Amino acid sequence: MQWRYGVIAASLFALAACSDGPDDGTQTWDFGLEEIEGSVQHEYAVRLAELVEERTDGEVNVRIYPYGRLGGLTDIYDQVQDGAIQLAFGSGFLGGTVPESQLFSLNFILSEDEHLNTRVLNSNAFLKNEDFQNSFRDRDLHPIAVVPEGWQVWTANKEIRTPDDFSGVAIRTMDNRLLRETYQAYGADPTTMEYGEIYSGLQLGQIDANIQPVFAHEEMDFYQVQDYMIFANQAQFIATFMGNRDWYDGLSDEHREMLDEVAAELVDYIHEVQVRLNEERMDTITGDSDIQVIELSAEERDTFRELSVPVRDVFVDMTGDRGERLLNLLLEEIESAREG
Ligand code: 6CS
Repeated sequence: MQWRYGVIAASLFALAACSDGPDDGTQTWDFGLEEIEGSVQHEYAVRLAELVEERTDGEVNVRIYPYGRLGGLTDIYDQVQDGAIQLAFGSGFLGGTVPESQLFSLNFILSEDEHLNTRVLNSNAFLKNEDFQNSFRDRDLHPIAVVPEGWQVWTANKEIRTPDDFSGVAIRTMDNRLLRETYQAYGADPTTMEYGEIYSGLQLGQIDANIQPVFAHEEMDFYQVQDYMIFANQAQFIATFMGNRDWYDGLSDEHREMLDEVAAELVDYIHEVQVRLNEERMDTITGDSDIQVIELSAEERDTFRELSVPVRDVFVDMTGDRGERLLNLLLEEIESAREG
C-alpha cells in the first residue's frame, strides 16, 4: 500500500505542552522522527523513551512523532531549532541547516565494517570534538549521538554497474549539494524530492532510481516499483540524534547526564537493531518480489570510489576550515580503528 506523508496540524498544536509538564513536576520531551513507525529511528525512540521514563521514575515522558506528524523533513529541523520540540533526528536534508552534517553524505570515507564505523562516530574523539559539536550548536542544536542505519542501497529499473549505466538516470537524492555533486560525478541526473513523495515519483516516472537503506526500501514500498537493487557499499545512511541547544543546556545536571548515558548505551543496541531490521526486510523484499539483486565487484566499486574523491573538495569549499578538520578527523579515526 502506498504511504504518503501529510501534515497533521493538530499535532503541532499538541506541542503547546512542550517540555513543561503539569504541576506534578513531570515533563514531556517531544521527539520528531524522519521515519515512520517500525523504522530504525522509531525503534531507537521507543527504547530511548522506555529508558528515560524508567530512569526518571516516570518524571520524564518522551512523546514520539513519527515522520509526517510534524510536516516535512525541514519542518522537523525548524521545530527543534525553535524549541517547539526538544529532540529530533537529522540526516541528509539537514545539510541546509548544518552544512557540516553533509560529511555523512560523502561516499567511500567509512570502513566496510559497520560496527566499527558506528563506534568511531560515537567516540569521544569524534562526537565530542569541538568542531563537530559547534557545527550543530552554532545552529541552536546539540548533537547527542550519531546513528548509522545501514548501507545506502541503489534501486533502479535498469542494471547499474558502471557510471555509463547511470547516464540519463534521474536518481532521487536527499536535499543536499554533496549528494547532488556525487551523483553528477557518477554520471546520473540527481533530483531532490521529499521522502513521502518518492513512491509516487517512481510510479509516475518523475524519477527512475532511489537511494535508501534496505529497511526503508521495504517499509515505504519503494521496492515494489523498482526492478534492480544494487549494493555498492559506498555510504551508510547516517542520522544525528540531536536536541535543541538551549533546552539541552538548561536541563538539570541529573537529566542531562542521564540522557547522555542512555544515548551512549543505545549505540550498540541500535547497531544490532539496524542489522537485524535490514536483514529481515531484505528477506521480505526478495520473498515478495522478483527484484534483481546486484552486488558490485571490488573493481566496479573502485570506479565509483575514484569519481567520489574530488567531491571531498566540494565539502571543504562549502564548510571551510572546520569542515576540512572534521573530514580529516573522521578519516584518521576510521583508519586508526581499522588498524587497531
Ligand atoms: O531518503 C530520505 O529522505 C529519508 N530516508 C531515510 C531512511 N530516513 C530519513 C530520510 O529523510
